[in-house]
Amino acid sequence: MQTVLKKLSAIVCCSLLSGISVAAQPDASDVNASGEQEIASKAQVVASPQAMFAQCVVDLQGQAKTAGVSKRVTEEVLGGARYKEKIISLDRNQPEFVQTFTDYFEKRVNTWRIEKGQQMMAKHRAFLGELNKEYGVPAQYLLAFWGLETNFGSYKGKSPVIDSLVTLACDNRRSRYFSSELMQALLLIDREKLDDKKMVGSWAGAMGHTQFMPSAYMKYAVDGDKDGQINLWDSEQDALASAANFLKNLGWQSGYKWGREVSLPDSFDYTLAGKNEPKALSVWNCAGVTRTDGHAIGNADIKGALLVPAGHAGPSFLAYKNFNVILRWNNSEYYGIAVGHLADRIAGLSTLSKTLPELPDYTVDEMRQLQDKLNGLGFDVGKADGILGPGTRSGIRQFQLSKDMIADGYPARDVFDALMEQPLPSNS
Ligand SMILES: [Ca+2]
Repeated sequence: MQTVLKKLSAIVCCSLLSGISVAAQPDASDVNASGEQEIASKAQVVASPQAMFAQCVVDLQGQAKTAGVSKRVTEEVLGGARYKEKIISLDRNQPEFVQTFTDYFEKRVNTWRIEKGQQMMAKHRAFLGELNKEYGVPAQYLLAFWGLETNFGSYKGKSPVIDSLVTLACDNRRSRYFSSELMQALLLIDREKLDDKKMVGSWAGAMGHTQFMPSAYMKYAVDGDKDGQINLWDSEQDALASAANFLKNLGWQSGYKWGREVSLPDSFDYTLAGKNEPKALSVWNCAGVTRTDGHAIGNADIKGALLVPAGHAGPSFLAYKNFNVILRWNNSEYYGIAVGHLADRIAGLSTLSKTLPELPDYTVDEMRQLQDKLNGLGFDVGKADGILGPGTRSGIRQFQLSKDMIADGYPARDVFDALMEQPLPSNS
C-alpha cells in the first residue's frame, strides 16, 4: 500500500510539474495485491493533479504519524499545505552563465557588509565572546555567515517553509531528501512550539537568520538567549549560538584561521594548486609561497590547499582545515573564500593585495564546448556539464602544459581561444 501511494505521489507531482493533467499510470509489476491494484486503477480514471497532490499529502501524513509528529500538526499544518508551482520552476532553474570569481566575490564582500558586520560585532560583543569560549569559533566567522546568508537578518526569505517542503517532497527529483526535511520541520513545530505561519524561508526551505535546513535546526540549533525556545527567526542570539554549535560539530579547529591570501613567485608551479591537494606549510615555503607582505607563512604543523579561483592574474589563497568546515555549510569554493575574507575584514584585516581581474563571462554552452574540445583532444574532463569544476580545471591545466602556457587551470580568454583553435585529431 505504502509503495503504491509513493508511486502515485511521484507520478502526481511529475504531472503537476509539467502542467499536464495526465492520469497516473503505476507500473503493474509493482502492484501485487488486489486491493492495491484497485486503488491504482481508480487513480488512473479519476485523478486530477489536485487530487494527486492531495494523495501525496495523505502519504506524507502517514510518514509524519510514524515519525511521531503530533496529530494537530499532521492534520492542520501538513493537511493545509499548498502546492507551489513556482517552487518547482525555481528548482529547475538553470543558470545561463558560468559565474566568475570576480563577480561572485564583489557582490558579497562589500563595504556595506563589512561595516554592518562590525556594527553587529559591537552590538553582540559580550555574547560573541562567550560563544568563542564555549564553542571555539571566533565572532567574525559567525558574523560573516550571518551577513552572507541573510544580510544580518534583513532578508530571511519569504516562502512559507511547509508549503515549499511539501511541494518538493511531492516532486520526483529529490523527494526523499525533502520528505525527510519536511518531517524534521514538522517535528520542530511540536518541539519548539513554533507558529507555522511565521515559518518563512528560502524557496528550498532554509530558515531564519542563518538559513538552516530543518535537519540542521533540529540537530544543531541551540537556545542562545535562554528563553526556553529555539527561534532562528526572532532571536539573533539563538541564531549566533546555533551557528557556533553547528560549526563546532562540523569540526571547526579552534585557534586556526580559515586560510589566508598569499603571494606566489613568478616561476610558481601551478600544478601544485587545487582544493583537493593540501600540502604541509613546509612544502609551500619551499615553493616560494609567502604572505602578501612578503613574510614567511610560518612552519605550523598544518596543511593548506592553494586556490587560484580567478587564475594566475587574480589573488591566490592558502586554505586550511577550517575552510573545509565552511564548505560543509555550503559546498562552494567561492563561498568559502567569501566567508573567510569577509570574516577577516570584519575583524579589521586589510583588503586583498591584488585587484580582481576582469574575467570573461562564458555561457554554460561555451563551457560545454570547451569541455567537449578538451575531451576530443584527449584531456579527459568527464561529461560536458557546463560547470567549471575540478575535473575541467585539471583538463585545462594539462592543455596549458602541452602548450607551454602558465598552467593555472583557468580558462582566461587567450586560453579559451587557443584551445578552440586546436584541430581535433583525425581519428576522433
Ligand atoms: Ca531562544
